Amino acid sequence: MELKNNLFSDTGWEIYENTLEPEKLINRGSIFMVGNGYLGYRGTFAEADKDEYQACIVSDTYDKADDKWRELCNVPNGLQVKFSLDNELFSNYEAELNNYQRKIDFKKGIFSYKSEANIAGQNINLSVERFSSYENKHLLVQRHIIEFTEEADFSLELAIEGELWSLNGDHFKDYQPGVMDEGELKFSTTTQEREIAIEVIQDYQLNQKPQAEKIITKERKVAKELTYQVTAGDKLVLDLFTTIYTSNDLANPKKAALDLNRRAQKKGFQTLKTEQVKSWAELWDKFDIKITGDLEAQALLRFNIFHNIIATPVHSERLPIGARGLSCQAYQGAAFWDQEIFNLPMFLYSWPEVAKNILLYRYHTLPAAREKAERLGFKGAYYAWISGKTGEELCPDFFFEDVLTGRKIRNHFNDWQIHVSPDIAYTVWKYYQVTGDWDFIVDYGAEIIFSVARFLYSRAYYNPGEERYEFLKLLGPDEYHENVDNNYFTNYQAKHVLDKACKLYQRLEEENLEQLTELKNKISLSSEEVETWAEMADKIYLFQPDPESKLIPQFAGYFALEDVIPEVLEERLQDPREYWGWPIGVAVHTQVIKQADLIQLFVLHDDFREEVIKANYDYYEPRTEHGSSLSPSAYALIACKIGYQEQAYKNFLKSCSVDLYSTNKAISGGTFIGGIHTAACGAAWQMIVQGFAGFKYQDRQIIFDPLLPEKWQAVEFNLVVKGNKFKVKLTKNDLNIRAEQSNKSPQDFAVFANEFSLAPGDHRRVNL
Ligand code: IFM
Repeated sequence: MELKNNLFSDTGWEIYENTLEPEKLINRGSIFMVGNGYLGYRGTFAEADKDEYQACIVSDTYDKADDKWRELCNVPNGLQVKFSLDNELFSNYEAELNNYQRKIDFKKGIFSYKSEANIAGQNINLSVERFSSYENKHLLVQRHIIEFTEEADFSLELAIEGELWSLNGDHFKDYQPGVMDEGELKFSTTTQEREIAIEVIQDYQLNQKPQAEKIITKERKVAKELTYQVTAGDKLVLDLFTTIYTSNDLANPKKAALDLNRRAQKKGFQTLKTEQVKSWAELWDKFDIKITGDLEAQALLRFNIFHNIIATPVHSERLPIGARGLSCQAYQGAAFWDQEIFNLPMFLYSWPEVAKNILLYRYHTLPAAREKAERLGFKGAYYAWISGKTGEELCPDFFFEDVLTGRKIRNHFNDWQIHVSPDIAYTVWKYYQVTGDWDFIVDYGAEIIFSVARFLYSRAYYNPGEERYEFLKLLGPDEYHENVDNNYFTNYQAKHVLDKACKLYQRLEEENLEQLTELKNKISLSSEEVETWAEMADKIYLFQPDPESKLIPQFAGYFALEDVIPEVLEERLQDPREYWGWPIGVAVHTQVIKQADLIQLFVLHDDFREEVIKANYDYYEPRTEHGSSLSPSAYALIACKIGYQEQAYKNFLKSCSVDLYSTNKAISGGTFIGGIHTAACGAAWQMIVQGFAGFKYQDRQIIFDPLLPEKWQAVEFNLVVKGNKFKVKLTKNDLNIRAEQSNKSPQDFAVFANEFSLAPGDHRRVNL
């Protein structure tokens, strides 16, 4: 929590640190990063090397090296700047710094740091600004301003550095550092496994011509050394332009990188910065949520929204959102269920075209999901637990290791955690409900939903004695309990999808027979098969809430496990780094769960009675370790629903501050899982709009059921539903809704007992 008092500017648009803490290298590099969904550049200093966890992670560079895990590559660093004064090399970590500040400005998407640094006996003023252009996603721009107070020999080294931090192996071969015909530095390399060509080009502009310029080329580095004789009062302005393309982007990445670099230089730093500010203003027009009365919540929220934006490859319909975004290589740059359930809703209600892209990625990865189902002996589409570019399963069989013995642990994330498939199908249908985009369903969504329904049917076990369908050997959202039967979350999601699949089939028969026939031929679907889904939906085993306690077991036999709380388990650990889950972790034979499971289901469905929700919240909350960053948001959302205002706020802060206050483990069971927790970032938006404002879209009505935290005076945000846009402002006393003039149709609303409709341009104030 140490950043708290030293952290937020009073606009809530910036976070900063005023003290350097070398032991927090990993966390600080992540929280100060810039990015644009194509690449992520960590918030390290310009001189940083691999030991300081410098990284520029580029999407669509999945590669496997040294027989380790396939992951995104950290590409050669084209923004490295080192300098020395009278032969003394400057490092932020070693120099004496006064008035130091490192900052990220979300409003503009710009990172910066500055200080008065003492080096070689003189004070210099140093300031650096950096951004990854949102307008042109292959471009990084960095400006250094250095002011001198005394005479000295000054030397600058501008480099593309190829010695890189990598989690799983060295990804490159054929290093070709060099110089282009007009003097730009270039670094060409190729990835080990998939031979993806990576091209990085760097060039600079300086306000003062150097006295000498020298090229230095090493096996994995190319640099320009510029030397000066500086005098007191000199001010050097250095602008660096770095462009990155890969052969997965286009056929001639070197030419593209060079052309863009030259175009960028023609525009110059100021114009590019103006473009960047404009792009981010447009983004914030869509996504910003303004909170009045709580600066901490405001800044945390913007931090999270910013990271949900920069993790998302809006430029492509063929790339996943990584569980750690592009902040590092952890979790292999790949998608989990996080993508649909946590990251996507913010886009669905703010920029639905991007939500569509995200789901198209799942459409394009259907072949891999089918392959996985077949490999494991099932039919239909079984989506990967960790899904890379093609949707191939990236989750290794052995994920964690026993920290006491060093032995690998076989986790069944990749073969028992089946809920990812119905979660995707659930979201496809949700997308349709919110956007009304029936064409998407006809062209893509139906195939996803039918393929998932087919998988679920093939994966289920029919228990003839009980005349019901069951799922055996599961791993639900709570990852500490593997090999469980009838995980309620999974069974419920499956029933929902099977129901939707049957209804969808019927509607397609009525309205889109030609396309349905085509699809039936494509995936060999018959009406008899659909009948089996209907039967399964009807007979799938779902526990009923206990008539007295109203409790629902998370899975069969859950209540028979030892009833303890996480604090007790902590005392049983022999090593703090131990993994708590399957097969021998301290939680396995107890009721302690890693993360929201049943409670997460209540977030997705509105069909549960309040007394059932309340009873289960009260029961599961104290037994939840929140060992996953996905967990607190579900408790916050449900606490809002049942009127637990304080708990909602507590869990909201917990969820939003995972990265900023660095509260989650960076290493678990020996595996590096640091970096930005993008699911929690996406959930931040949900907690405000769907939690505190109580927004939902149901039966064509927009409903608000607000419960603002005590100290909040107002919350303002925008919404897009069925292509219509609305501005919402909520205070303790009233709710103001404005329908944009450009809306195409009226929209129905319900706020407590008030039901009304807003035509385009209309405004309504509802007294609360
Ligand atoms: O998908 C999650 C999972 O629910 C908990 N472990 C981490 C994964 C990636 O965020």
